[in-house]
Amino acid sequence: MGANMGKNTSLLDALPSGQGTLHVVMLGLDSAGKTTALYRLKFDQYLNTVPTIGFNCEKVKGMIGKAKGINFLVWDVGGQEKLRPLWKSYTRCTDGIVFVLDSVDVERMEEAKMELIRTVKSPENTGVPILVLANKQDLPGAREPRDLEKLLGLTELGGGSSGGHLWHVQPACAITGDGLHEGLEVLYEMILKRRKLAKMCKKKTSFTA
Ligand code: G3D
Ligand code: MG
Repeated sequence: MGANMGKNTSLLDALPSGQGTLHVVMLGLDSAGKTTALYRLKFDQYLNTVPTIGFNCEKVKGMIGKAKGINFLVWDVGGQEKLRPLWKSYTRCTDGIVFVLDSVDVERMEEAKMELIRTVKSPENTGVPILVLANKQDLPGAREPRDLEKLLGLTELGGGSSGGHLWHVQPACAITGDGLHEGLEVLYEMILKRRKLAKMCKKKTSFTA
């Protein structure tokens, strides 16, 4: 599966069907569980993956809360070091970013932090909400969201979902699907919040101009 999954999907099929489709890019180190999460969201079942060389792209429908019925076009981009420079081309004009993290891999936490902060601070991602999917919570030794917020330096970005750069850490298990739709719902809410703030700013500027 994985890299070959998109083969049956025509490019046209992958394009947004309506104006309401939101674009979401999944990033994260290789082996964090991005492809597993994508296909769990898409087919509601576990699919065996192979390392993603290019990207996978699927339409996913929100299932719960405010995100119920909302269409997301989710791009899952290869996370190997040599592929990371390509992330920029996918995040351009995206509505939201899902950063998938292996919550057990303490050895590569610093590397994940570096990539996450680089993504958040990149000028073209200014203000784009970030959902950190704290994946592999089923494994012993998985770090809790609160620990991860500190380990990843998220707390330095501003007041989490209450202010500054919008971000949220969602515990998840891509194999069982636990936490995935909950995460998508929070991401959707952050996207709405960002749009609302942008509208308010626009109104304020035109008022003072
Ligand atoms: P990637 O797309 O981020 O590179 P993959 O990662 O989705 O290919 O997953 C990498 C490995 O992690 C896979 O195992 C996959 O089954 C496993 N994995 C993904 N999510 C979880 C999870 O929530 N819990 C556990 N325990 N494992 C997970 P293999 O063995 O195929 O390499
Ligand atoms: Mg992959």
